[in-house]
Amino acid sequence: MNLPFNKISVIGLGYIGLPTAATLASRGVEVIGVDVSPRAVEAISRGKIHIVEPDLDAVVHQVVKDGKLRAVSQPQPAEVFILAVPTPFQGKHKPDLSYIKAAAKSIAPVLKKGNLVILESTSPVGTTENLSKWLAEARKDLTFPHNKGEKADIQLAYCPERVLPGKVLQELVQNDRIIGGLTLKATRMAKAVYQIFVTGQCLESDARTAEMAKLTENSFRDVNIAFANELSLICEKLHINVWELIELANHHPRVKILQPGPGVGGHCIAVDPWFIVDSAPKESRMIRTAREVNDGKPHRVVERIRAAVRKSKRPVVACLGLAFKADIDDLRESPAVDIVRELAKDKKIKVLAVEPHVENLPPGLSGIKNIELCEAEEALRRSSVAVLLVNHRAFLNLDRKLLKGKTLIDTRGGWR
Ligand code: SAJ
Repeated sequence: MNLPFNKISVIGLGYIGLPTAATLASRGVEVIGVDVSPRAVEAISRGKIHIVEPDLDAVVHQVVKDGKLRAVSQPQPAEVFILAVPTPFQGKHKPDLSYIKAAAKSIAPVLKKGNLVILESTSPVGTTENLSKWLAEARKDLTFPHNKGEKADIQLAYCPERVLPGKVLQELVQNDRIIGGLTLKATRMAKAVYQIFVTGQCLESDARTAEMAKLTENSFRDVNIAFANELSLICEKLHINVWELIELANHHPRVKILQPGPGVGGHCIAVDPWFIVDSAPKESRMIRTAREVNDGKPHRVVERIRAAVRKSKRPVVACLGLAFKADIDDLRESPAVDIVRELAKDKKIKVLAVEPHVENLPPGLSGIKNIELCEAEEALRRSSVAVLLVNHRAFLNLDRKLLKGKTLIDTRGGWR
């Protein structure tokens, strides 16, 4: 394959940056991966990975062995820089752009005329233009698109990632990509980068639309999950089985309701809608309400469990699942973890947490005396109330005899 660029640098080697770097390297590009974490740099340099994602270890091992991917802690010159750093909250639901600013500061000294900078981090609308200004402040000798347009020395584009954790390597290649340059030239250059490994379509747009598209996709999902979660609360009050209701309603050819759950976890869907609310607070009424409905769900589940415990013989609760969704081992930003922690604040309750994908309780739960991590069968034997928090395959296939005689709280519809 004739490569349009031979040396690409990826800044931030996390859940998005590392798979992107490894995939580019596997197509023959020389990739310089940069990360501020010495642990990440050291692991990748040995051909190992510091995150969990199916099949990623084999790809990283191969490209490091072939000398196509190098991990370093300081940026070095390259033709293209892809920024894949986190954008968490700061304070109350405001985007924290300090990682992007730090990444800009770190690459500025090595930028050269003709370079392309691509931002992949989920960002509020206008961030790519701000990135152009931050880089310009650091490099007065170079011109940038916010004031020199197509003629600028450095070009910039926004290209959001949209891969699903657990399926990153497939989706990175197969999903369509939105490519939004600050100029048409930047869009075309960035498209050539993604066409090195993407088999889906590379859709041309501008930076602001591309930034908003990423936020829109996750807000769409959040609003739809909120609808399902709100239905679950209404159904509880009206004594209707919400799972049966949704299944029946979904037989309508134009209805496709998502599934209620104990709340929305993960690092994206519960965060990104707030970036829209922050930019247009008066206009984003539904998006804000959806966030509030979903954020309120873990508390409602705890209330239900407490009510069940009050009526039971023994205050022992089996909580099945701690991950943020089914069949993954990621426990960060998980509503199940929040529920277990909140429940254990009542010291009269013994919480038996079950999570087949981990060997120890996560930091937020370890050291709390009335929480114990145990096997599903043991937890069910000892408890009087059993709560399904994550529909891991292992829990759906449990011998139903083990559930007999217990009060069951099924937040995922897996036991119905
Ligand atoms: N959930 C429900 N009910 C559902 C579907 C999901 O309660 O019907 C819950 C899950 O249990 C989980 C949360 O929502 O707690 C989020 O899970 P998810 O599978 O919907 O999404 P993520 O966070 O793993 O990945 C999302 C994806 N976005 C969309 O599907 C629009 C992914 O494509 C994005 O790349 C990713 O966010 C991201 O990085 O932004």
